[in-house]
Amino acid sequence: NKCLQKDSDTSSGLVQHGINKKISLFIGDITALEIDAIVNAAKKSLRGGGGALNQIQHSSCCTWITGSRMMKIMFNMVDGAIHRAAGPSLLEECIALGGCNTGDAKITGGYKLPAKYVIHTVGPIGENPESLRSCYLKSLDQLLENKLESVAFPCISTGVYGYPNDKAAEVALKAIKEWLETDDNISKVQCIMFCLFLEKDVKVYEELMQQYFPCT
Ligand code: AR6
Repeated sequence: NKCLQKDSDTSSGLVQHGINKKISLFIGDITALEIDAIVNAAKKSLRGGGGALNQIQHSSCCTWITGSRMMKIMFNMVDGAIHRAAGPSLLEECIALGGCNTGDAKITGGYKLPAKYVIHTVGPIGENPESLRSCYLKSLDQLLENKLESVAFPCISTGVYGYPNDKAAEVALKAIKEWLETDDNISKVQCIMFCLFLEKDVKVYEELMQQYFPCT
């Protein structure tokens, strides 16, 4: 399909454009993106970068010893990756924000990240389409309020928070499509990117892109 040509990207992934040049799929690490803002799938406390539990998250890998058996679980959390890459000043600013409700979004600087800003949104735990949709829309509100034009979203809630990947992708693409079609929003943004980290999400998004942003 000519509308899904793959272009090389400067960082580790690929950018894949739909017919609407403002929507892209990026496959790789969101912390590598030089963009106005990246979205963080945060927790309500916004304390993604500190505390004992987060020390474990930061190590990306956790080992439990149960009797004689050793279990090793890999964590791939975008919150930890963003705080690691941004450095400790991000956590300081996050703490000063005093938390964030589920479905809402708050903005901070990007510190050591190549992205200028981080928009922290708290996704629902489990399947809740209204709340997940709100994460995308409130993040876009933050983008416009701060006069920013490019943003990358991870697959909010589909990791630790357990939202089924295909259903979450539908909510995300529908929300973005409707938002772009509202008022004059399309003229206010340069690029909205879905940052995909897992192979299963690449499959889901490649299919759904045809449905929500088809070639004309
Ligand atoms: N770049 C892009 N996407 C990533 C990266 C990365 N570097 N690392 C992971 N992902 P999750 P949630 C993907 O669990 O489900 C946090 O610790 C990951 O593969 O990060 O909203 C918070 O503090 C998955 O597809 O977010 C909360 O407590 C997606 O990002 C809780 O976990 C989201 O997975 C939030 O859970």
